[in-house]
Amino acid sequence: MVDYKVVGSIAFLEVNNPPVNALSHSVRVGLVEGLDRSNKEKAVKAIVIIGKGSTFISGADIKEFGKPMRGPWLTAVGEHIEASEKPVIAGIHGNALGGGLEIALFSHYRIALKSARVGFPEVLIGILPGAAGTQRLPRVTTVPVAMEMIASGRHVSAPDALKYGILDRVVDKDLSSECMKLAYNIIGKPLHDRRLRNRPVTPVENLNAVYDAALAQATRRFKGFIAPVKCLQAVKAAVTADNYEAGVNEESRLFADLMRSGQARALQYAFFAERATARWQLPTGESYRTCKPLPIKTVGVIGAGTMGSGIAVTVLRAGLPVTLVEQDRKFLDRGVAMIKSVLEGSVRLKKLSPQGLQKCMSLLKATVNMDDLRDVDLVIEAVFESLSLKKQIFGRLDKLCKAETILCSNTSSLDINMIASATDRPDRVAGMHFFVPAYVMRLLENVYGKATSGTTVATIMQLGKKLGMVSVLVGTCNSFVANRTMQKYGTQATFLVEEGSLPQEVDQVLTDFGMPMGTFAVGDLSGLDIGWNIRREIAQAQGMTLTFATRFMGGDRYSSLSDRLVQKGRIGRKVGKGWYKYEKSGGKVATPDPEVTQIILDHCKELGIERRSISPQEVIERTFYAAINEGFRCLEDGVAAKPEDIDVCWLLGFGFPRYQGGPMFYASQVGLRSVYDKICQFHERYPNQSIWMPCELLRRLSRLEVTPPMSEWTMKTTSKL
Ligand code: 3H9
Repeated sequence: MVDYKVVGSIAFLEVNNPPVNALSHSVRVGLVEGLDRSNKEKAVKAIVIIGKGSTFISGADIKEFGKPMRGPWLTAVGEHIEASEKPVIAGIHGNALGGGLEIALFSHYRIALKSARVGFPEVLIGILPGAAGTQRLPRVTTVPVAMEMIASGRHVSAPDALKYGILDRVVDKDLSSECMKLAYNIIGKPLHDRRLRNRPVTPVENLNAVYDAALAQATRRFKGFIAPVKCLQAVKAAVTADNYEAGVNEESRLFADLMRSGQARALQYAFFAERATARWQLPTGESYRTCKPLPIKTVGVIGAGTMGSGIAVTVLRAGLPVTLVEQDRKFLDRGVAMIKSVLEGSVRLKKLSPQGLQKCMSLLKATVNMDDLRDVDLVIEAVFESLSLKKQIFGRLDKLCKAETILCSNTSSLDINMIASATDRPDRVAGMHFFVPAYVMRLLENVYGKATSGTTVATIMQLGKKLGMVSVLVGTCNSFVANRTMQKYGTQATFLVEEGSLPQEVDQVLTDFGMPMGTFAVGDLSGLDIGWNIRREIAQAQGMTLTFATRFMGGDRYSSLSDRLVQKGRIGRKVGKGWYKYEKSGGKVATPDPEVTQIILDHCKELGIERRSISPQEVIERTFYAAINEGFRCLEDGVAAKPEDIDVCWLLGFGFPRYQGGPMFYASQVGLRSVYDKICQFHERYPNQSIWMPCELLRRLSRLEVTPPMSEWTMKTTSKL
């Protein structure tokens, strides 16, 4: 995995481990062998370490973590490089990340293409740069820069890295020949000062203040994560330790602590889970391996409300022309104004250039004429949730659009098969469920119906990637996978309030667990009237009228607490009151409201519910285990293909704490047997709640003799399907 060649007097060690040149065992061995060989060969006067393909080295091989480590250890490889008698140059293109940057910092010189990026992203997978990176970076750049880079995981452009002192030279092109030029310049020069272990750490004034500022920034950004704190402690040790070796020892101790932590396991799982979503398969057997996407050059969006305009922004930012259709000119103008304002915001945040804004706006065609969609390659319908309206629109699109056009609905709950039945091209109909706001949220839930073809799926999965989103493929069912599992969690939270908790107490437990907001605060933000309207429709469909005494719907327990709030005009943040009141800071701060407490107490009294004290543990189990049981049902039904897909929905759709991996991963860590047993207990206690009917797949998995680690468990789960 390391190719060796000599050009003139220069030996090139070319790392060849596609796709990202991770530092797998064979690469580490290959680097040591290459160094030994070039140091032995008399004709060789200098050595260049370079990457084959699109990149230098993207870090340690994360797949090796948690398995027995085979030497040489990365630090030993680095020390071998540094000790080389002949000068070693790291020639960087693409990325030098994590262990890749550490290899560069062990080399005596660093040269990079202008387009390259360097960084220490270890913090994002729950660890720290563990091959002396925390000790070497502050020897080439300042301590505040080292702290910020290592605790944020930020990738730094080559010109910035040159400014910081991390690189010695940045070139526009011809990396190999530039490395040769540099090599011939440095042959014979003393190496003592180029060995970073011999260099002092860049002096820093008031280390404690620098550390405190970095810590405050890191904990704000990564609430609940332990790795950023240890990253900062390791960099601080570079200054406070007696010498380089002592600093490295402290780094190793902190690294080992993190490696053993549950957070590192969860974050590394999340890293691979996001990528695993790309490996989809349909019940027909068609898959990402067998199906080719169609080219999408133009997109139509129907509906210029919050959702449609948000989707248009996402598509425009990806450089695709959008035809935005709205019935009413006034709504259309409002949608266009919103698109412009969001893009202007991106310019202010320096995420888009002023020219980029102009280009996006020039790609937008706004129209009240649906016939303008005649030639687009793909349409995303984003009108409000009415099956009859959607069917009408799809029927019209089917007649109007060219035969190849793919028709997608942004529905968050309706049956894709029903929508497709309005067309003569059900194979080209699918769901593309964006989350609000579509231009911020990275999750895209792509939904297939029974007739959706593999080509259509391949196309929308590819489009999601082009839009910079993570696409999860699910089968059609009521509310799909993300909202279907989330609803169970939310419903249990309301039952807990009915049984004895207060909304703020439940929310506190959920945010302590790591959720960005409690479920009641989220409800207030989205508007309680939305759920109320949906519940009324469901009740009507069952021939019922909802009253405050309604305890059951469709045979299942029902809580009318939220309905009471809506009836009192408490429909959420938009009116300043819902589960909380919003008076402070322009109506943005949720404050518990005694009036809500009274409504809850009156509700319970009226219905004869005896309130009891509820522990934080019960809040966690009732809410998350309900979602987990439903997640297993999604796997059992086949609408979700693997636990990773469900976890990614929660990580990217609902802000589930990444350091807990996702609800399905969390269940694997608690132990499936214990989760299953608890669900059975809840089933006994609440026989009238269908959610606690234990899922058979979960039962079977929980009875496996050993609860295996997630990867095996995942394989076992999916192989059962
Ligand atoms: C480290 O270095 C620790 C040291 O300090 C100390 C050790 C002692 N390992 O993301 P992509 C796979 S920790 C194994 O789709 P992109 C990835 O799963 C490491 N596999 O490509 C995917 O596989 P598949 C510090 C890896 O172009 C394929 O490569 N470094 C690794 O969008 C393509 O990946 C990091 O944390 C890896 N390190 O983005 C960098 N990296 O096709 C992590 C990728 O089977 N990597 N794969 O699904 C990244 O951030 C991005 O992959 C990168 C490329 C920016 C490099």
